[in-house]
Amino acid sequence: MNNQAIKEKIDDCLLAFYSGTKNILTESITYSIKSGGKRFRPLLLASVLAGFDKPFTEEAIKVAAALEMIHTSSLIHDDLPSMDNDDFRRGVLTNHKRFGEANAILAGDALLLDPFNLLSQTAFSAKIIVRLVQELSKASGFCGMVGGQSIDINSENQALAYEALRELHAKKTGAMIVFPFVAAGIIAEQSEETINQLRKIGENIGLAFQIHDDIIDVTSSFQALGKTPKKDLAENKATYVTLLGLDQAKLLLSEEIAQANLSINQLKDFNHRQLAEIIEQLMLKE
Ligand code: GRG
Repeated sequence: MNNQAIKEKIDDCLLAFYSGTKNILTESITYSIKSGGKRFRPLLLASVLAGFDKPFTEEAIKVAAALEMIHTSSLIHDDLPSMDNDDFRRGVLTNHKRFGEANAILAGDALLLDPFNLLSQTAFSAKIIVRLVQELSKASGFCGMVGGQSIDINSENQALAYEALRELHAKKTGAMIVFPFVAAGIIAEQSEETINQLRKIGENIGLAFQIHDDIIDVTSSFQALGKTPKKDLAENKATYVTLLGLDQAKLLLSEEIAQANLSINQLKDFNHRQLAEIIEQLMLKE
């Protein structure tokens, strides 16, 4: 299945989940779903499965869609006035600008909780479902994304040391990127040793993703980003670029990608072609 087909499958699954009812809640949820996004995390899950020669079945699609629901929820909440206070996301008005703050909070709440309903509907064994639920909850809750966001908002105007910045981003952004690697390993019924290797690769890619995001935030336009550029700089937030400078940040990005590729090549019976293609999206075009 090519990347466009994978994205369409994810969109279909997400929209089907919310198709039964038409009201302000489903309108605001589907507004954010339809506003696009790269679907980077589902593409990672599909490409790791492909590496193990496993198809992106309807069941695997539900797992990837559940992940994308939580990701979308986090973007809606991240844009709220009490968080990043953004007017634009993915080139269109943010959810709260379009539907009001209360509706946006509820859309984010639903997109955070519905994934566990979707996961429970998959035809995987109970053992696999429980593991997926545990990993997704850990990646998104206080051990992961929410925990990272809390460190982030409480450390504005503070000079974070490199290790502290790394921990912040491993939680806030990294954990949700580790999940598709681990989930694919679980679905493909790989050994614990292989799942641990996948987790480490996910950690490198998660970090690379954040460094890439910090770099393009200062080097790209509103049109390219779909949101206001240089906002972290204006708000005096610690980023890889503010901490290390642009050149060192670029170097660190290429090191993280190289480390991930090295580890991918060490995976047994794994065809890396499709995954390498997704990872390539993080390389800077210059
Ligand atoms: C309610 C689940 C929930 C979370 C609340 C607001 C918050 C806690 C966490 C914020 C997490 C966050 C927004 C991290 C930034 C991650 C990041 C760089 C997102 C951009 O991801 P892309 O580039 O976006 O994949 P697209 O638009 O392509 O989907």
